[in-house]
Formats: sequence, C-alpha cells, structure tokens
Amino acid sequence: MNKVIKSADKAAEKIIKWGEAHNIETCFDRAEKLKPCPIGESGACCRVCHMGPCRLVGKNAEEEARGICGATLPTVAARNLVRMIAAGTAAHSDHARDMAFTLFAVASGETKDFQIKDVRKLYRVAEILGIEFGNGRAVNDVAKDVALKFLEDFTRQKGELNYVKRAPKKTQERWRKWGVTPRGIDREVVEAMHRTSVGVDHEPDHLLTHGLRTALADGWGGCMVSTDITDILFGTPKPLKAEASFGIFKEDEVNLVVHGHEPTLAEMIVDVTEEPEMIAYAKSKGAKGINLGGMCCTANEVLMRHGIPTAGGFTNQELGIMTGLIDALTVDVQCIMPAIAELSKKFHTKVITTSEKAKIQGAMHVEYDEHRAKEVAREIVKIACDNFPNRTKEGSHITDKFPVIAGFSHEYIEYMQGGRWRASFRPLNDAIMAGRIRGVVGLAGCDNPRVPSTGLHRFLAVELIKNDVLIVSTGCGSAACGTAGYLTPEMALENAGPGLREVCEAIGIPPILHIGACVDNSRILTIATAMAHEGGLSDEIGGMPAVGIAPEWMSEKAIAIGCYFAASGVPVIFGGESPVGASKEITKIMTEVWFERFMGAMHFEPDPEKILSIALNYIDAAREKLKLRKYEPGKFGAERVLMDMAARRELEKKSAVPHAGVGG
Ligand code: NFS
Repeated sequence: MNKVIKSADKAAEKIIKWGEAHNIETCFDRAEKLKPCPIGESGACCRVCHMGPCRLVGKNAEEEARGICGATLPTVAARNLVRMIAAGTAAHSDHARDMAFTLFAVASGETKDFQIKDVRKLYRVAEILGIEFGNGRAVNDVAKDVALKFLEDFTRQKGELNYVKRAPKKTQERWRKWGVTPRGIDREVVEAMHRTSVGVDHEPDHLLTHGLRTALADGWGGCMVSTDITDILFGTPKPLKAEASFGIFKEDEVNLVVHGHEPTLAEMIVDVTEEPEMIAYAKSKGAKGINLGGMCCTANEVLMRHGIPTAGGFTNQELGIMTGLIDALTVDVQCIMPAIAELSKKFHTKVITTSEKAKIQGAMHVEYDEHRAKEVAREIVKIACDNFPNRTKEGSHITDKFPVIAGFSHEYIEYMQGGRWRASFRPLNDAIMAGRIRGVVGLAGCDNPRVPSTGLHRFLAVELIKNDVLIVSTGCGSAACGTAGYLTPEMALENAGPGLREVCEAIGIPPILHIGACVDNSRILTIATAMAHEGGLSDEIGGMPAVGIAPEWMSEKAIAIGCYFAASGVPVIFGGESPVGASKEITKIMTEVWFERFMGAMHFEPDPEKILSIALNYIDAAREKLKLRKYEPGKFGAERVLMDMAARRELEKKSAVPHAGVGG
C-alpha cells in the first residue's frame, strides 16, 4: 500500500494536499509528528497509581519485570485492556441511557417534539421484555414500561441484563458457565474500574473475564438498547438512496453538518430544516435552501432513516471544514476532534457543541434539551443561515461524491428474504450452506490517520466480496465504503465473486450492507442469533462462518465492541499494533483461551493481507466444522431459490397463508 498518501479517499487526499499548500495542520500531520510511545502502545505502561508510571520493559519483561507494587506485565496489560473496555462500554451505554430518558419523556408527554414512529418495533421489543401490549393498551403506556425496563439494565445489581435471554440458548449457557453474564451496565463498568485500581484484582484471566462481562453489558445492553429505542422513536431503517463524500456540500445553500453520535437533536434538525419558515429564513440570507449533511455516527443515524448524505468518517471532520463550505457544524458526543474548534477559525465555519456533557474551548455552545428540542434545533439552523453570508472563497471546494444505498436493519434483512409474512433468514442460511456465500464479515470501526485512512477498509471490502463473503458494515467502516462508492448494487456486479453476485442480483442488494452506526453493531448480534435459530448452520453464535474486522480502529469503544463479539462467539481481527502485545500470556488468553470457551477471539494484526487470510481461515474452518459444502468459487450446491422482488410482491398479495414453505 502506498505509504506516501495519507488517505485512500481521493477527495480527502486532495483536501489534505490543499491544506499542506496552505500551511494548515490536520490529524494527518500530527500523526506523523507524534509517534506512539511503544511502551504504552503495547500495554506495558502502568498508570493506575502515582508511584509510577511503571514501564514494564526489558528482555524478560514477561517473567521478571514488576511494577513497584509487584504487578506483573500480564496483570498490567490486562488491566489496561479492561479499562479500555470499561470506557467504551460507558460511552455507548451513557448514550443508551439518554435514549431511554428520551423514550420515557416522549411516552409520558413531557416532550411534545418527538413521537413514537415505529409502533411495530415497540411491540416487538415489548414482547421480548415481557411487557403487555395491544388489546387496547395505550401505545404510550407500553413505551413507558419499555423505557423503565431498559433503565433497570443500568441500575440492576444482581441478576441478568434483560437482553441476555435474546441470545441463543447455547451462547447463554457458555456465558453462565464461564461467569461472564452481565448483571447491570453501571455495575459492570464500576466494578471494572474498581478491580483495575491499584492493589485489587491481579490475576490476568480473572481480570479479562470481568472485561468480557463488561463488554457483554455493552453489546447486549448499551448498544442494543440504543439501537432499539432509536428505531422505536425514529423508525426502523429500510433501504434508501443517499450520497457520500465532500461533494455533498452545496455552493449555493446553507450547509449545516451534524457530527457525533446521538440521533435525537439531529432528528429534530432534519425536521426543522424542512419547515417553510426556516427555508425562507435561509433565502433571506441569500442562500437557495438548507442542505443538511452528517459526519461519523450521527451521520449514520440520519443517513439510515432519512437519506441525509454523509461527508464521511472520523478523519474527514477537519477536512470537511477545509472545504470552506460548512456554515455550521454541530457536535454532540464522542469522536469529535477538539482540533476542529481552532481550525474553524481559519474559515467561516461555526462549531457548535450541544451536549451538556461535552464542551470544546473556542466553540459556541447551544445546549440541547429534549424538552425543548425543536426550539434548540431552530436556533442552530438559524445560526447556520446567519453565517452563510460570511462564506468566502477560502477553502478547497472539493466536489466528489458517490451514490450510497443504506438502511439495512435486522428487520429489513429478514423482510427482504421473504416478505412481511414469511420474513426469515432461510435464504441467507441456504446460500451459505450451498457455498454461494462463503461467510459473513462485519466490517466495522474507525478510520485512522496512522494508515492511509480508509485504505484498509477499502482493501478488505473488495477482497472479501471477491471471495464471496457478504459484508455487513457499520460506523466509519460504512463511511469508508460509502465514500469509495462501494455501497451500491453495481459493486456486486463489478467486484463480487460469482456466488455472492447471484445472491445480490436476486435480491437487488449491494454486497456490503450498511446496517448503521457503531451502536448498531448490536444488529449483527441479533442477525447472528436469527441465523442460529433458523437452522442449518451453528445453533449458537459461536461456530458460524462469520468474522468481525476493525482494521483501522482507534477508539476504546471499538475495543468494547470487539470484546463483546468475541464473548458472543465471533472471532474478531483488529488492525494496528496490539494494545496487549507486550504480554504473550494475555495475547494467548484473548485468542486461544477465549476461542475454547466462547468460540470467539480477539486478534491484532497490522498487515491487511494477513487480516484477510486470518478471516478467510476462520470462515473456512467454521464451514468445515459445520460439515458444510467446501467453498469453491463458482461451484454451488443445491439450494432453494432466493425470492426476487416480483415473487415477493406476488406472495404478499396472497399473504393469508404464513409459513407455506420458503422460496419454493
Ligand atoms: Ni465507532 Fe462512531 Fe467512527 Fe470509530 Fe468513532 S464515529 S462510534 S468509534 S471513529 S467508528
């Protein structure tokens, strides 16, 4: 891979070059200047007390090195990892907590600005949670009970998270057997911090076991709760068309960008930008209209539900400002580079922080409050409009953009395989069994300025689909593919292997399914569960021909996600240097021991070619163990016919007979 380029995204690279010519510093320059500390990078630096920091290095560090308290290298590396898991879990879960509060506020009439958009999803969730619905029960009463039940997940001290029971039985049994079943989200995070403080838990495996319990509280708690409430409030995504990259900004309209992770304010901004008064206000400032765009995961949330275009992922945030076209950039929480406040001063862009939890020096602050959501949204839109006349010629004015198809929720994937009345995972399982689809990869996680940014995602995306691997993507993995033009059905025609191509053509889907923001990795858990229940593959999540890959990860949230996949039974491969690389013992636990216990694992591998071969090896080994047909490109076994659009429509007309055999 070309090391000279800083981003594999051509439009991004053009802006980086423009910045270099104009002496504007970005994360790419800082990444060059600031080499990572090799001791901290590999997990060998202990900072949990102030006798140190103790750096556990040396030839025989694993056997001999001790901190002042006597902590060994494996203990230190394990503690560091568990703290990353705790931080990642806290981030997703605190977001989920706010979603639960919003659901409660809506259901109890405290806020009038939002309504429950997806009653069907509400009932689906209520059913799982054992809450009464239908039979004349008011929707808001059901929603209130759902919100309260979810809030219990945060404060529960003993017992099990609500959604533990949603996992396949065998997966649950493994969790109980190995003592990783999560109790309450807050409890697991607090306990992780306690155990890793000076002088508490020192046995590496014991520490990591609690790490997995905390991570599971993230996956089957924080992330899943957040996904479900967001669907209930704002609608479960269905495929729609949108666009990606910097060309989404318009020269003659007010460009307002939502960046961060929380969907609530962004949803309200989507609403108010369509109000005639707001459009008239923009026109009064000389603009032709209001153009809303997104970045990072807030972008994914509004892209999935409204087709709002995305300017891309994490490393595109400074570059977006450098187009000179953003009139206002609102940020909420997570993955927001503080550098944007300073950078924005070189342009006309207003950076607006909106969360009570997150401020940036030098940025404006307009605080979001769910009780006056519309008012806050209008205020923000007006700031953007007021700033439009201040736009200058300054900036790179890049115009590249690509079409994107996004919006593949669990529910839609189920639906697309059989229609509303016989929605199922049968065709997907059959295609895997027949070898038409070799396996499934979740391509997720951040983009990173330490590699040619988005380049590892793009390389793996193309190679995997060539190998007939269906990809489900989330977060900045989706943004990396979207800004490359990979999220279209044409991608299957041009690049997918023959089996995968047939499947994509039959259903009319891209070979890479954008399933949402990072919290929506939980959709992969429920999809894998549905595949286990469908039969013919593994009867638990573990053992499926499925792998998770986060080739450019940087966030602690990614570590929490990787670990909850590993504990749920999915082998995971992360790019970059290993944050536990200093300890062979920890590396062994996370790969071999976790695989024995959970059928999942967590590897770190900087070389993208090796990531690919590890992933394919896992997939082929799982196929062999399940006694599936050996994968050979272009050769498939017998399988039932996939349902195409026409057949599905026909079926829905006659929909009175459910379960009349699939795909016949
Ligand atoms: Ni995920 Fe989304 Fe992106 Fe990484 Fe950050 S935006 S939550 S953490 S950088 S994928």
